[in-house]
Order: sequence, then C-alpha cells, then structure tokens
Amino acid sequence: MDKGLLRARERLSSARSLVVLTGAGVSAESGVPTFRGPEGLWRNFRPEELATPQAFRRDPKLVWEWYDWRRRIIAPLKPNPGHLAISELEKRVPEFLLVTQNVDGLHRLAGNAKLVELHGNIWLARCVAEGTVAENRELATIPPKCGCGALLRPHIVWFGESLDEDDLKTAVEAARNCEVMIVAGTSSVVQPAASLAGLAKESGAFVVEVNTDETPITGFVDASIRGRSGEILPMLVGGAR
Ligand code: BV8
Repeated sequence: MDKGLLRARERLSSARSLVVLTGAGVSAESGVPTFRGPEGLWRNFRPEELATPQAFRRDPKLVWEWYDWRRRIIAPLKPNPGHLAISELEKRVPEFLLVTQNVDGLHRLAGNAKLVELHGNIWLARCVAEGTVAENRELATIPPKCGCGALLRPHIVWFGESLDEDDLKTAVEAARNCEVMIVAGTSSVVQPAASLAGLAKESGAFVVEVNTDETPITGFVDASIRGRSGEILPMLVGGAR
C-alpha cells in the first residue's frame, strides 16, 4: 500500500477532529463535469465567464441556460463511493466538518449533515430584490422569476462575490483546530477555499491530499496520494476507528 496512504490511515485511526475539503474531482466520480477539466466547457464558454454577477446582469437567460444544463446532468446522478466514505467519516470522527466547494448537493444525498457549502447550492434560488432563498427544482421559465416579479438567481457564490461570512468563519476555525485535514478532488486554485489547507498545515494538522494530479498544495502537504477519490477515500476510511 502507498506509504502516504498508510501514514494517513494511521493518523486517521487516532484523530479526534477531522476536516474534509472537497472539490469537483469528488463529484467527477459520479459523472459531474469538473470545472477545469476538458469537459468543463459549455457552448465554448469557460465557467469563469458565466459564473459572475456581470455575466448575469448582462444576460440572465444565458447564465440560467448554463445552470439548467448542469442541473439536468446532476439531477439523476447518485453519490459515489468517495461521497459515501466521507459520510462514514462523519459518523466515526467525533469532531468533523465537511467543507465543500461543490454546488451539486451530492454530499447531502450521501448523508453528510455537518457540512458547509462554501460556494452555495445549485438547487437553491435567491430573489434578487428580496434576498429570500428557496429550493427550486423546476425552472418554470428561463430566467425564472420570484412571486414579487423580480428575477431569481442561483444561490451560488460567483467569482468576484464574497462568500457567506459565517460559512467562511466556520471553515477557517475548523481548519485551524483540526488534527487531520483531507483535501480531495480540488485544483486548489480558487480562493479563499484554496487557503484552508495551508491554514491547517501551519496550525499543526496532518494534511492529506487525494487527487489524480499534482496541485499547488502538493508540495507542502504531509501526504499526497495520487489516485481517484472514489477509490482512495474508501481506503482512508478503513483507518478511522
Ligand atoms: C472572493 C460557483 C472576495 C460557480 C465557484 C479578480 C476579481 C475578483 C476575485 C478574484 C479575482 N482574481 C482572483 C479572485 C479571487 C477568486 C479566485 O479565486 N479566482 C481564481 C480563478 C484565481 N475568488 C473569488 O472570486 C471568490 N470570492 O474572492 O471574494 C472578493 C470579492 C470581490 C473582489 C475581489 C475579491 C469566489 C470564489 C467562488 C467562485 N465560485 N463556484 C458555480 O459552481 O457555478 S468556484 C468553482 O471552482 C467551483 O465551486 C469549484 O468547486 C471551484 C474549485 O474548482 P475545483 O472544485 O477544484 O474543480 P477543478 O475542476 O478546478 O479541479 C478538479 C480537481 O479534481 C483537479 O485537481 C483534478 O485533478 C481533480 N480530479 C479530477 N477527477 C478526479 C480528481 N481527483 C480525484 N479523483 C478524481 N476522479
């Protein structure tokens, strides 16, 4: 077995506090297109061109057509063994927090409850006038409207928008106080989420990366395990009591 995996399992076996940070690579195992992989394109637009308040102001219909395309892909998909492994970790480790950048809702479906959806949730919509947030599974019109007549927008954090303060505070505090952090399936380029691994490391946590490729945090983590999250995460769970 990979040396890093063995060390990670050993640290997990005695960990009383664990933070798991996930990105699109965890959902990729369920068939959700990643952001920066080749399948991340839609009608030749990059996500960074569509996931912005400017793009929504300019063309709310186009932005909602992109989200509608993603929602239709995600709707039938199920959690994969990587999601289920993280749900199992929540049951086994006394102090647990899942911090996800993913907006697909698959972690909740897998049974995780102690989680922060740092970038929002694709199944929630927000009235641009009233700020009210509600679940929205069907788009009656594109773009959808609130009962008050104003536009609805995805309840998602776009580039250039600040994250929810409470969510970020919860994530930062957990990163600062955990014994072990697992960072799975993220390119670690989007801030401020990408800084959480460094925060945990400088606070003394054992940081494990699970990724098919190298990333900007590979150089400083305690164990960087190369492989698919759907295969590696269940092997890590084996180490937790
Ligand atoms: C902020 C919602 C303060 C959208 C997302 C200029 C102006 C304004 C801001 C900035 C700026 N320049 C930089 C910034 C900061 C910016 C940023 O970080 N930009 C990056 C691109 C440099 N951040 C922000 O804007 C944030 N807000 O800073 O507010 C502020 C306010 C005003 C002005 C200035 C600052 C907001 C960031 C949130 C953006 N929203 N999502 C939507 O989903 O529709 S981010 C988007 O990227 C997704 O949430 C995604 O989760 C996230 C990170 O991507 P990953 O999850 O890592 O996915 P990716 O495809 O990149 O990588 C997949 C990884 O998995 C790869 O490593 C791959 O190797 C691996 N993998 C693939 N398959 C597998 C696998 N691993 C294991 N197993 C597999 N099977």
